[in-house]
Amino acid sequence: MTIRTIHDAFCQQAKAAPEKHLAERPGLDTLTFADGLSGVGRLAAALVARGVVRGDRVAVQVDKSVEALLLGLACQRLGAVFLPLNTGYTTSEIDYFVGDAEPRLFVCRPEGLEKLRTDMPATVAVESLGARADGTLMELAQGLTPVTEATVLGHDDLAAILYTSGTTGRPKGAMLTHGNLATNCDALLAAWRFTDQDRLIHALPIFHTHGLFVAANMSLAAGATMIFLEKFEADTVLDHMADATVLMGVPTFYSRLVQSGRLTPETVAGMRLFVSGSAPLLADVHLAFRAATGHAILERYGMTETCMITSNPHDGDRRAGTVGFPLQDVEVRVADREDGTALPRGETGAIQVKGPNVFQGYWRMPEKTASEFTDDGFFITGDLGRFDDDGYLHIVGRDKDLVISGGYNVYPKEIELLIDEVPGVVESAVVGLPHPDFGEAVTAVVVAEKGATLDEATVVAAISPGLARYKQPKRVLFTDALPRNVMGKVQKNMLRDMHATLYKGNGVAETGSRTG
Ligand code: MCA
Ligand code: AMP
Repeated sequence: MTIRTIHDAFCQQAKAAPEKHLAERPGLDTLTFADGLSGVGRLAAALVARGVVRGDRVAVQVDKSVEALLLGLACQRLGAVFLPLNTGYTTSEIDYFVGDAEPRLFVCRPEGLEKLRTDMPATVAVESLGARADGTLMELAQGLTPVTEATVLGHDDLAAILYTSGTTGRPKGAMLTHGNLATNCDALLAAWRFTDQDRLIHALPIFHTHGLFVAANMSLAAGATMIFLEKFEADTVLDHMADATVLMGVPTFYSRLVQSGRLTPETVAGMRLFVSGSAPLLADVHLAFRAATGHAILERYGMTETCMITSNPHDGDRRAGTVGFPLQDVEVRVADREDGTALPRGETGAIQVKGPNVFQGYWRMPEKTASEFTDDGFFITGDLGRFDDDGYLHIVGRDKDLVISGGYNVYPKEIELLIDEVPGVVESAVVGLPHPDFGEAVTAVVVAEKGATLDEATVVAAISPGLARYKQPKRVLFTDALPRNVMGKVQKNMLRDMHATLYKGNGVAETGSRTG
């Protein structure tokens, strides 16, 4: 199949099999592809009514719902740009995104509507969408004549903007085209043999690449059925496995499933494929899962800026601790970090990527965009890796200062800037420490001013109001001085080593309050 846009592929599926289940919401209702198709038409009409035209950004911060996915398709119908936002973002984080992206419309949760209508700039219309197909946007859509004609779009047209934080602490909007989404979806459908016969357990959030452009797009484009869960809960997911074929998740899903003690070949009897990504899957979890179920989890590697890059094979050896081979049409090389020359197999260097999956650049940041590409057009991922003798890619570390907690990215700089503003703080360093559930846990190490009385709770309380919950440090440690190298650079590796066991219950880290 060659997909032109996800919207087009979805419409074709809906026309071919209108009664097919698009989404089953356990305990709630079932939506067919025909329901989805008419929903897209009505939501597109609501967007038009709010003044949205081709190229406009539609920012969306809502709880997970199928309607939110239909809203994304409605944007595609009009050639508008979908801008999903993590529901954990706070008002100050949202203010930044709105100022930067200048959306025509902001769709929020019903409970936030009144305040946002008052607070938003006059140029931004505000409507609401609830998890139960409620809210003002749906009300508006009900009374309108559906937009059935789709704007003709090419692969270079902008489909979405996804914000990712950066090493400077300032989030950047990654611009993804219809070509990025369509070609990557094509590659994944082929690589994972995903078809209309599949029943996907969808338990990921739908505001990031994994839940949106991998899981949901593949189902919508293939005409598959989603068992659409509000969020990940191990027991609920296990309860649905008999009736499903595929699960896509972050490593925390799999470690929690292993810990549930409920995994047996019988509980997973209906399942044909388990996919993991967004963060490293521990080899122990891979092996324990295999021992309990007989299934080798298929690990793949991706990034917001590049969609999916590599995947372990569907029909070959899925190797623990590796992310497999480049996807169809995607070029991956490992380059010397100093001079940029491509390195042979076996050597470790910077992972660089080129292909139709690679984004168009950062929204209104041409210089930042240019600095992240090599002269010959490869995107510099910031990950470090090596290819082994059999061509499997191993990710061995990161060149970028990034923590991945439960699959969510947290850039230390953003947290450090906030901590350094707290009265009594001299400086801080934020690192990711090994955590049994989240993989890495955001942890702050703080130097307090002499005489200042500071404790963990004070620091957390001071920075929390402006910061999404998952970005907030799980622990704040105090120290007299941060370790530095001769150049004066903070040595985060030393901090990670010193406190490596903090979350394992046998740590020796300095913790608690500090009177300097
Ligand atoms: C929740 N909390 C977290 C996280 N999630 N803290 C740190 N990291 C997290 N990821 C907080 C909660 O607010 C709560 O705090 C406490 O931790 C425990 O919450 P819990 O109920 O255990 O969490 P949960 O609701 O079960 O969520 C854990 C989760 C979730 C299921 C792992 O974080 C999740 O769905 N993550 C998936 C993220 C994702 O989609 N990433 C893909 C990005 P308190 O109780 O104190 O309030 S796309 C990407 O990375 C690329 C492109 C790729 O390759 O895919
Ligand atoms: P994001 O930009 O939020 O989409 O996160 C992308 C980053 O997640 C990548 O640059 C990697 O560091 C990391 N990542 C994604 N998949 C994997 C994986 N399978 N193993 C290790 N790291 C991964």
